[in-house]
Amino acid sequence: MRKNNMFCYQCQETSRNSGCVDTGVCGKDSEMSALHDSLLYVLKGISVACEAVGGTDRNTGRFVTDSLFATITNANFDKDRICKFIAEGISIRDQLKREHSLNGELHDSAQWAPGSREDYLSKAPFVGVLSTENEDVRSLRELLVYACKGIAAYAHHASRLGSDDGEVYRKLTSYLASTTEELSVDDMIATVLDAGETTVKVMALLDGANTDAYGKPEISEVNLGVGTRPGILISGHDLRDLDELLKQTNGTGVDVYTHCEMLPGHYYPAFKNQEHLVGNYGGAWHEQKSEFSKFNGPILMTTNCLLEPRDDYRDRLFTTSITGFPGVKHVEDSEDGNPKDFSELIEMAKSCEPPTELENGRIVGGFGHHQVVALADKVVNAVKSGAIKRFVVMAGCDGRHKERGYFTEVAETLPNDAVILTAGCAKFRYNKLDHGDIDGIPRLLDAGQCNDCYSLAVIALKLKEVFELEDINDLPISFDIGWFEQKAAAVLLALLHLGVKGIRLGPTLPAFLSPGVIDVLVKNFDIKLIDEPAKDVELMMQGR
Ligand code: FSO
Ligand code: SF4
Repeated sequence: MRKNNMFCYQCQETSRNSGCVDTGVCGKDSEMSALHDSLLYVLKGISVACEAVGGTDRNTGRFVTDSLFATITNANFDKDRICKFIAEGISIRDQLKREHSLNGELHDSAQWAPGSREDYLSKAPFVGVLSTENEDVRSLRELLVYACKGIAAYAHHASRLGSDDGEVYRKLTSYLASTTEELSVDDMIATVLDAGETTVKVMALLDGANTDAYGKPEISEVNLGVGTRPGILISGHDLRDLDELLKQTNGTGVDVYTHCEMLPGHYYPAFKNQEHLVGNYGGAWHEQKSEFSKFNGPILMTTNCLLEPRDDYRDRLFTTSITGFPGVKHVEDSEDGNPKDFSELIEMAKSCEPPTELENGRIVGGFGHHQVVALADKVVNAVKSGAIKRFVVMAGCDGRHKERGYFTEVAETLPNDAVILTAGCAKFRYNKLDHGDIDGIPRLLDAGQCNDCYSLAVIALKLKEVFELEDINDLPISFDIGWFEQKAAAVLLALLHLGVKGIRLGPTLPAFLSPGVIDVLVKNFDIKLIDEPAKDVELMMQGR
């Protein structure tokens, strides 16, 4: 039994880069942490049952993905919602057992009886992270669980657009079930790398779902200033929510602004020319408290990253889907694929002041793989002529650590013949700086959200093909990744699956990687911790 009040080390901001043991740096308290542990255990039980019946049906797959997504850092702080997930999970598992007469010996995770919140809290200490004693086994199991959370997030978005992949659901449950088994370290490493392959698949699935629904992202200018009408701010990653909000606000006199990971909404043909989609407001998620205060109108959080709201905007904040916060209004998911009802936000907006201007000017983005591949000749010529010496992938997440200033410095220090490829909220550290261009190719190419790291992989593979290279590592590309939450763990595994070596990672190495697992990653993939910006820039420009 664990000695701490709680134990969580799933994100980059974990206390002392070791683990949150009293309360989470993110605001998750010990009770919530215990409920997360319980929910995870129930999901493992469902997965064990799925393994026993040899399949994962769509409803079970969707339930598992939504539940996993709800446990991602800064997604849902509502204990009642997590308790509901636990109860529903037990009921789904029991139905599976009944339908398939699974009366044999199943792992303990498939045996929990329905109970009260107190029951789940009392059981949690026996099933949490520290219940696995061997630190390498714990590390590999947790790495796999965090990758599952990332995969689940992307599967959730794809599913919202009608794209479900039964194989992704099947993989998710097989990975979760594997964490209940005594496997060799080699087998666990193989499973973790397999999760990298599934991440590539699910990012491709989401890329297809997004582009089918809203068109192929185009190079677009995005306004950073504000208009004179009241507005609604939409944050998070769910493009369908953006679509439905734009439709419902059209003609109402209420404008829409994107925040953080919703910025790439402006790159899609379906959205970019809508006049009431005025611009992007603010920067990365961790600045939200002051930005939401100044926005003056309603704010819709479609996914993480959500922080405890200040009182001055709490009443203007709305969660939806898997996000939640106690006392904050929640827009319910719709049944049967109908749109959600955003009328309460729209009515509220009408009586609000327009947003207070934070900045002005414009930024350019929309360099998804379709756009960059369309520019392939230009890019290839620039590489051949030596005008472009190197691409540096600086994708991933932003966060609060002051050491993240490293990424701004790298962006500023890279020489003029280096091009930055970015995706995710990491870009807010440097996307408003003037990087100039190389023969008309901007030196900062933003592909979009963190899942659009898929675009960066497609671009790299395309360049490998054009230059007729055997190995992706022979390309003039370096990877300098900022990570924060569990989607980044999945994306990192995706890069490893694609054979990328020499990735720099920061601002810290994940606390959930044990020294033994770090050794394996260093030996096989040459993963490194970021160092001084100038030194890293010099090494990256030398291909090291
Ligand atoms: Fe950022 Fe948050 Fe997109 Fe994450 S807003 S940190 S990796 O949720 O998913 O990049
Ligand atoms: Fe700590 Fe991060 Fe876990 Fe929150 S999600 S409790 S900050 S490790």
